[in-house]
Amino acid sequence: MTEQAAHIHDDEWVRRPAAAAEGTNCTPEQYEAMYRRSIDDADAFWLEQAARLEWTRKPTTAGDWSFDPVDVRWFADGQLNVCHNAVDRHVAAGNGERLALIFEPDDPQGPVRRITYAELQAEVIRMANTLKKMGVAKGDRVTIYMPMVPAGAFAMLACARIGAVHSVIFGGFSPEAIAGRIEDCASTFVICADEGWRGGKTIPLKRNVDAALEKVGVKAVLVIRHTGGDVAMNAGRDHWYHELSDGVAADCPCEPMAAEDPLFILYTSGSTGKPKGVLHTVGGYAVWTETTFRYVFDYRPGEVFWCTADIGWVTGHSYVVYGPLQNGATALMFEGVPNWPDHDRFWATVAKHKVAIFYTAPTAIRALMREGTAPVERHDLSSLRLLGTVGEPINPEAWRWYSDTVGKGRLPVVDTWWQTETGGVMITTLPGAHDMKPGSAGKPFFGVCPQLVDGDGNVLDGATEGNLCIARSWPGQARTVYGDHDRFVQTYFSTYKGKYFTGDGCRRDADGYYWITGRVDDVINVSGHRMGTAEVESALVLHDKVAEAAVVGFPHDIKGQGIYCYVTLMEGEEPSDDLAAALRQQVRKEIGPIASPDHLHFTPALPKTRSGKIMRRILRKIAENETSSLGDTSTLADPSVVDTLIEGRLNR
Ligand code: 6R9
Repeated sequence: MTEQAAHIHDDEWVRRPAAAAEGTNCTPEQYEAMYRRSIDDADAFWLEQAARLEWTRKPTTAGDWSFDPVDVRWFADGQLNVCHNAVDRHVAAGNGERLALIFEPDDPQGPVRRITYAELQAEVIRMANTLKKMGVAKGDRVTIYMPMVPAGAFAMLACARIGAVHSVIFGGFSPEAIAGRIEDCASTFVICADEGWRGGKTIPLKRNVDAALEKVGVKAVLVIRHTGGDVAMNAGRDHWYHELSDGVAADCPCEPMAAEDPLFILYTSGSTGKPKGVLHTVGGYAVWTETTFRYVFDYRPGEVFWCTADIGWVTGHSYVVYGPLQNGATALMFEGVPNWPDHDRFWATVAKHKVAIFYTAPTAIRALMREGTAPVERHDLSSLRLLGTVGEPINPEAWRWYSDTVGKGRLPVVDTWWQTETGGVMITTLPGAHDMKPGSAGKPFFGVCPQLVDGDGNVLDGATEGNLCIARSWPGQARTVYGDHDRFVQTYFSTYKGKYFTGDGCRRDADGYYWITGRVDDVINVSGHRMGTAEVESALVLHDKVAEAAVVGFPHDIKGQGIYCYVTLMEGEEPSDDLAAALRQQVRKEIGPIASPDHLHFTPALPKTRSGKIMRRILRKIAENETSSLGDTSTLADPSVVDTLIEGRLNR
């Protein structure tokens, strides 16, 4: 977005619908007062929020942190168990009959499952005791590779219950990616399903695990039967869940955990190297997800909340499992895809389960917008009360369609900016408190202190644009990169000393609203999925005909960004369609189908500085087709490379 275009939207207010203000749990005045207190009297504020949870030992302090040197602790003398807070305490409070999860299968004719909190407790205990029987102990890392089915949530909660550290891997990742993640955190157990369903097709989850385990060993694999498809079982290593769980005890105490004990590891892409194992700890994450869910979605008892994210991403962790369940909410889990069997699947599902709060990604909205209004209008969406988006910037046009066509112009839309590393929502409007601006995430959540800084680290005031940093710690902040604290410090706290650097660019308007402009590092956002360009490059250069590769993002109508790969071949090799196909396959094999290149551009050379650095700025411009504004090319070792690249692009 150009500076000028961006400013036009500054004044484009969408008033907070009157209906949202009724009975909401946060008025504009309350937001102001609570926000001020969350900064000025942070300890008291967060101890109060934390008091909604049940602690086996109540914390007496809240934040104890420094960003230089980096050392973050919250509620450090407290002790609690997240599974107890998400499950058992609701049953103990007499709400065992309340629905915890509704499962909508891939096949719309398939069996829906409705799971009460009492049933969830029984399921989680069965899973927890089965894990113990398999030898899982407190502190062990457990890899979870599951479809979007309730057993995935049971597995996460069972780990939390016994103090094991879960590492969920999205079902779209390849065996190589699984092996890398198992190895990195020395995970010794895997929980997977036989297969998953996706748009009527099966995903060979167990087969992918088997392939991964040819490269790296684990003690045991627990296999949950889901599709009933044929899978190989490795005697001594693999156990069917329905067999191993037979006869396990019906009780299993929740392990009391220190607030700073690890809860989970989740791998995410950065600008360099392999994905990082972002580590979240028990107490701060629990408080952050409970509090953000409560205020951002303004949840009211009995409502059905639907977050369409997969549990393999942080959004699924925080807003399919931990946020809703800690609030005693009813969360919908959907195994399928938005466009199968038809483009109305989301809306059919909203109507079928009377969803009140719907939370999805802009990429899905843009794809569904293309199908027009008819698929939406076929269904009764009157149960909806609030809409949300997450994962990438939403263009005002998609925002308006979402608000007008899905929300009939009467629903608040929360555009929530946050990251794997932040644990939960950081910048958003609150439904009862704020008017909205299409395309702007809005205002900081309680305790969040955003700062925009220029390239030299100067903090910029007022209406301005810069790199988005967070100046103070918040409870949900990741504590480290598993096994590599230096990398954690280097990645997030070294660019601007004493601040957490998000990697995003951002603009703040005169009303104090934040507009995320996208990543300023070498991370691209494809359909709301974070991808390191370095990861795709590594996959490409593994091919023996490839000499060098440089990958950049380019604007894509549906995906937000697409993957554009520049490839130079070994001396004597010629580009061909077969080679292009082989390279695409190579990337799918190393990372997964989500990393499939959109464009492969074979080029005899890449633009480099005299010191040999690839000039990505130029590659980005060419991929964006903005060849008239390449900027300064005088530092190039061989400026003629650029002409060749432009020709290659135009001939494509
Ligand atoms: C939750 C999640 C994080 C990156 C983040 C930013 C982009 C997320 C956004 C958004 C604009 C929003 N992002 N939400 N950009 N507006 N509402 O997506 O985590 O997968 O770690 O991605 O996604 O670029 O830095 P994660």
